Amino acid sequence: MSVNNSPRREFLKTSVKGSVIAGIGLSSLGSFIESCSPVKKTMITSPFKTGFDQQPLPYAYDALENSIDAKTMEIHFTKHAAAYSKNLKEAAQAENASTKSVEEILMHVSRYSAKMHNNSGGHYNHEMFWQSMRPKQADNKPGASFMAILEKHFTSFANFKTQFSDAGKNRFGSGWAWLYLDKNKNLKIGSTSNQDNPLMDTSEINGLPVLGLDVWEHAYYLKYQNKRADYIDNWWSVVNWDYVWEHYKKMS
Ligand code: MN3
Repeated sequence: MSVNNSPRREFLKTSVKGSVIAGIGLSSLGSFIESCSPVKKTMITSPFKTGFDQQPLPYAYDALENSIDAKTMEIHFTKHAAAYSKNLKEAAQAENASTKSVEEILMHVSRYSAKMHNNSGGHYNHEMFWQSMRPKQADNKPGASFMAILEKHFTSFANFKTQFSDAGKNRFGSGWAWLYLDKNKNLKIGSTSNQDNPLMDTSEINGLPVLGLDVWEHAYYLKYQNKRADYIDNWWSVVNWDYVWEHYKKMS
């Protein structure tokens, strides 16, 4: 009998796989989602579109100037993000997932190919990112209700911004900074590499994304070159707190 076909070998493979899945929190997130139907419903009925197509950008390419230049917005939306949508559709077709929501794929992304993994994350993250921004406003900050929640979790709004900014600044290479709701409904800050996000069953942080910031160089290089910290500092003036609040309320 070959070693690879032995029952013991199969047992070990299964056991190791099981322990790894438990270790990254799939079972806890899964049971959290299952035990909390409003959360599951929100993922389907969220104002954030969960289909595979790109939704129209809710403002002009030059609407975020001073924070993000028009050329970056145009290339980012029409080339980078468009490619994630296109490739996600191809992967979903090939892997019999065309009728699923992006969230369903993300929560079980370990079952799929690398192409599905990268592009489901890329599409989801960018669709949320576009909605999470708006033209610059003076003294841009959350309304009183969400401000109180942020202050409760992070002591102060300034402290929240510092922690979130640091998550983006300290992410080595390409990735995202996140504000997310963990399984105990606490707001947490973290970051992921590449196009990963907290919904993925493979992610080191698990929960429901509330606000994400793209820190790939393609998001800022034309205007800021190597100065990622300046991009992050300027990004705060275009965060759409009304969208973030509505998004949060439907998940919490
Ligand atoms: Mn991007």
